[in-house]
Amino acid sequence: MARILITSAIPYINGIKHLGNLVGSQLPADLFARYMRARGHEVMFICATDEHGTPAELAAAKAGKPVEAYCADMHAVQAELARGFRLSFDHFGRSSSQRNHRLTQHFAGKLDEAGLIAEVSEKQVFSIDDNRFLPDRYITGTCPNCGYDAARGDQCENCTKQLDPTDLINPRSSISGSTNLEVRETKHLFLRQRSLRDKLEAWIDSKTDWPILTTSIAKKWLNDGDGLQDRGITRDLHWGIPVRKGDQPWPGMEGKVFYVWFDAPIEYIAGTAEWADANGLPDAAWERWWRTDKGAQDVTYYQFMGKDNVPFHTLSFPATILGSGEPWKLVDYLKSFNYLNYDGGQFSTSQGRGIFMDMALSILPADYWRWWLLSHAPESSDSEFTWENFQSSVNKDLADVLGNLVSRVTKFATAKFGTTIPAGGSFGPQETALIADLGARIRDYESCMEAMEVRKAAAELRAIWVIGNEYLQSAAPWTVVKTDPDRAQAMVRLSLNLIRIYAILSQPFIPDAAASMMAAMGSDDWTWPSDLPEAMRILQPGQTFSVPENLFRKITDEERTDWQQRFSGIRA
Ligand code: B3M
Ligand code: ZN
Repeated sequence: MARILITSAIPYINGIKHLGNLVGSQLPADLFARYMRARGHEVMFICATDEHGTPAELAAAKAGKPVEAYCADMHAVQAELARGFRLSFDHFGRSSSQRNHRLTQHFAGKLDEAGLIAEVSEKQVFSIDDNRFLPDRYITGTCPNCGYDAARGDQCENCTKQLDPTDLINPRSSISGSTNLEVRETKHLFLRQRSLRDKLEAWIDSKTDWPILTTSIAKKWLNDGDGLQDRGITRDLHWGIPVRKGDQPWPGMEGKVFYVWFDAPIEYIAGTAEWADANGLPDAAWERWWRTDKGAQDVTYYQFMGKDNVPFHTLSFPATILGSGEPWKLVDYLKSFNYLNYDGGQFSTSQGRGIFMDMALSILPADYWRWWLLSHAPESSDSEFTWENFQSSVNKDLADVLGNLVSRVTKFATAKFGTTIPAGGSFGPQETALIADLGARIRDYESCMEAMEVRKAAAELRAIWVIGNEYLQSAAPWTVVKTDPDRAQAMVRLSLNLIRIYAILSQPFIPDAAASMMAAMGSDDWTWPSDLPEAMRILQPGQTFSVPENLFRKITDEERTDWQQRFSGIRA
C-alpha cells in the first residue's frame, strides 16, 4: 500500500467555475484519487478556494458585499457544487484560514533568514482617478510578449507569461477603465528566486517522467533569460495575509499583504492542517503528508492544474519550499492540461459564455458531465465542447453501451429466472475467452490510470464495456434458454457478476451510476478485480439482485438545440 498525496489547483473564489476550469484540475485529480483509493492505497486529496488578491476584491466589490462575507458565501457555494460533481476531497479548505496565515508568515520568515528576501523600493502603477495602486488584475493592457490585448497585470492568459503591471502596453484600470495612471514608488518584498535557479533547474531536470506540456512550460520560463526574475511577494491591498516574519512584525511593511500567488500554493499544506483540525487530529497527522522528517519521505505527491498555473508550480512555489531550507515535500508528478473551448470559441467567466458548474447540474446528473469531460480531457492539445459531441457520447457510450448491457441482463434474468442469481450450468469456453480478454483489457486500463492518461483510460473503460456487450450478443442467452436453460443460467450468472465488476472499474469516472449498479447487484464488495476469475464468482447463486432504475437516459435532439441556445449567450 502506497501513500498518495493529491492536490488540485485551488479555484479562485470569484464566482462559479465553468466546465473548462473543472476538467483542467479538480475533476482529473478526483478521478486519480478515486482510482488510487479503489486500489487500496492511502490517499490524501486536498483542494480549497483561493480567496486573496485582486480577483476576490474585484468580485466582492461587484457583488456589493464586504470581501470576508463574499468569500464565506462563495466558499459554501463552491463546496456544494464540488459535492454535486462528487469531487471526493478529503478536505476543501480556504486560503484565508488561520492555518494558511501562520504557514505563509512562517515561510516568509524562513526565506528571510536564508537571505532570500530583498526589500525593494519599486515603481507601481497608481490610478489617479481610483486613488489607489493597481497591482495584478487591477490593471489590464496589451501583452508585451504576444500582443494579446486583454492581458492582466500579473499574467498573460494567452501565452502564460508572468508579468508585472508596468510591463503592459496601453495599460488601463480594471476598476474604472481609466488610463489616467502614473508610476509611484512603494516598498515591497522580493523573493530572490534567481539565486535558486540552478537548484530549480536540477530539480526540474530530474523529473524525466513529467508530461511534455509541464516540462516545456517550466523550461521555457526558466531559460527565457528574464524567466526567473526575482518576484514581488507583497502587495498594497487590504485583503490578504498581513506581511509578518513568522510571528514577528515586519518593520516597514505595515498595512501590506502577501501576494495571492505566494500564499495560494502554501494552502495545499495549510488545507491538510485544516483537515487535521476538522477531524480533531494532532499536527503529526498532517505533517506525515508534508514533512520528509516526519513520515512524508514515503509519500508520492501529485499535482493537477491547467497550463497557465504551471510556472507558479514549477518555479515560484518550489522556490518557496527549497528556499525555506526545511524538509517540506516537493511535488513528484505534475499533470497539466490544455484548455477546453466551448462551441467554437472560448469559455469566458467574465462574459458568462459556456456552461458553468451550477447550470450543468441543473440539467443533467454529474456522471453525464464527468464522463464527457474526462473522455475528452484536453491533454495533448486544446479540446472543444460541442453539444452534438456531448449528445452523441452520452447516448452512445453511457446509454447504448453500458446502460443497455445492465438493463438487458437484469431484465432478461428477472423475466426468466426471478430475482436471485441463478445456479445452473457452469462456465464454458466462451466464458473462459471473455475472462482472458477482459483481464488483458483491465491491465491496460490500470496502466492508463496509473500514468494519468485520462482520455486513454476512458477509451479503455469503454472498450471493457463493449466486450461485455459483445459477449452477450454472441452468447445469446435468450436463444440458448429455449434449448439449454442451464447454460443460459451460467451466462446470466456471469453477466450479473460482470455488472458488479463494471461498477468497480467505472466508479472513478461515474460514481453515482457505479453505486446504483453495485446496489442493484445486492453487494457492497468493492474489491478491485485483480484476480478476475475469482471476481467473476463473487455473486453467488441464490443472492438477490434487482433491475436498476434508468441508469442513463438519452439526450433528445430538442434538448440539445434548446441547451445550445440557452448557454450561448451572456450569463446574468
Ligand atoms: N487560483 C488560478 C486558477 O484558479 C489559481 C490557482 C491557484 S493554485 C495554488 O486557475
Ligand atoms: Zn501574452
